Amino acid sequence: MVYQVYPRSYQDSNGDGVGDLRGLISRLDYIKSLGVNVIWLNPIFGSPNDDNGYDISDYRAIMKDFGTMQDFDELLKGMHQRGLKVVLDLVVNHSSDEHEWFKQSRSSRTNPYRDYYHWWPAEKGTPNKRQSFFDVKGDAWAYDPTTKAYYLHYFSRKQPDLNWENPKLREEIYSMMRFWFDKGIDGFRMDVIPFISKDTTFPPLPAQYHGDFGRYYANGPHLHEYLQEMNREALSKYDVMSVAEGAGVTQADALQFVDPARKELNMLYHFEGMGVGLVPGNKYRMRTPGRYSLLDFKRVYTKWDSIFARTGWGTVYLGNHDQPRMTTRWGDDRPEFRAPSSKLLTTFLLTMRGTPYYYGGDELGMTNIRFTNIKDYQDIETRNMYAQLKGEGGDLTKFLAAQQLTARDNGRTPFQWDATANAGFTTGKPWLTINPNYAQINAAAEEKDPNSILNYFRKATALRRQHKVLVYGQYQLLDAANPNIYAYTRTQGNDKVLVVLNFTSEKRDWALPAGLTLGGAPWLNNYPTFAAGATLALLPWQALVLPLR
Ligand code: ISL
Repeated sequence: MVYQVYPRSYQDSNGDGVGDLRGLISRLDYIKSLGVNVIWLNPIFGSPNDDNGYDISDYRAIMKDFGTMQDFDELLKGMHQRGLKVVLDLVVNHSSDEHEWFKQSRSSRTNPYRDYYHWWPAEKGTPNKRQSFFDVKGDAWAYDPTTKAYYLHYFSRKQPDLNWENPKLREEIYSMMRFWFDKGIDGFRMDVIPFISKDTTFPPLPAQYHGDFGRYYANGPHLHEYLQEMNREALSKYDVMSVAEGAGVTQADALQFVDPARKELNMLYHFEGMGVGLVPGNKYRMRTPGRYSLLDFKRVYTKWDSIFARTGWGTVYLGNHDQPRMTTRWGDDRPEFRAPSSKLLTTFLLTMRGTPYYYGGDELGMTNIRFTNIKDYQDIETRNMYAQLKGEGGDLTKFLAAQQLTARDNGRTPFQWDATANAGFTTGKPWLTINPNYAQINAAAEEKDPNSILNYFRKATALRRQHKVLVYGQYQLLDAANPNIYAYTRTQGNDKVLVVLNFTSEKRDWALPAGLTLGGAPWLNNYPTFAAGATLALLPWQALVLPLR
């Protein structure tokens, strides 16, 4: 079970309003108490923070805002002493434009670092269009007057793409990975790793990828050669885990990354689940009106489970630092439904096959902050999408309304520790506004309440540790056509359990399918009561994990 910590928002120790490593060290006992065993930290490396650390200017140093290498060593030791594994973020599709490599590269066409990046000389004409995720104009090519050439940046202008065709660059990356492994870290989460290989003739975007350029970016010609090389040169030399951020990866491609026989990576997390309920192909991440379809949701997770049924290993997540809060997005964050729905989502995450990636703060049932003003947003994605839309004369009111549900900053507001000033996160001015609901929703209050969302999460992690059937058992979807209930069984040898999730804010009856016989009291129930019978009378957002005979 992986628990994701967004260090910027976890705990500030020095009053500058930004979370840091010493803050995190002070919270290790809390993390240990959750019952998880792997901690993934978002980037903690030297960075000017154009994209909160996803723009790295020094891969072997700690971000000044976060502390020092000594702090990191202490953190790693503290985690290991508690039996927690540490996974860092590997961001190597691009660096910062403030990285020494890029400073050299842009200085002249003959500089030894020139080929560390992708340059298109202006005398060859304007390069073929590539879409950028974060550029104000949407253009992934930026003109640099010093050498009269364009450089490629799939993300912001301050995130130039590294040239993986260059063996020297690749060796730099592997050597940097070994540096961190030698320090004792336990693995990497690999940022947009499917994008690293490019056809450097940069042909026009093939028609099949129009409107879906992420798919094109994920299908570079040498991608799997590079991943196999990375495995040989770095990963295979250590006892570590690797997980790809599977941007642009489809069900058809997935096993190419994680089939153990191919010796590439261990896991991948897909984006299809996150796409449920979004307007397809909409670059502003607009959401479809009303609720998402549970039928689509079930279809996606069932299909992805089947991909890894014979080989490879799956993952499951409902939120992270690029997504809104799971309770707002997939549950119902109105006061009366917030607790049951977030407990239900926790139940889902911890009873599916594959490794759960659980986003810090979700164990409290934190919710979207729903900013009303563009000035409240700190995220480059939202700010630049707004500027781009404004330039196009688009509907900004509609955009801001959609961002209240989808913007990344919703998932980045500081962790709510207690009801004191600034939620106990900082004594200074927080870098991003703290959700005012911290007075009610906070860890200290939930510690005291045996029925809190936090304590439910602990029960769920303990249950998963105790019953291997929840980890490895075969998954079988039941009642596939039911638009309100998600039910499935997990089976391993003689162990069989039934998971029933009422994904609605109403009471629902659900008839136990023929052939299933309950085998005792629920292992997990997000309400105090449960009446066994041929029909289960489910309360709003009720979640049940029931042993079967
Ligand atoms: O490609 C996408 C969808 O198919 C995008 O959503 C993209 O994958 C996503 O924005 C990538 O996210 C990661 O890399 C970004 C960084 O801003 C995010 O925080 C990180 O998770 C650039 O490094």
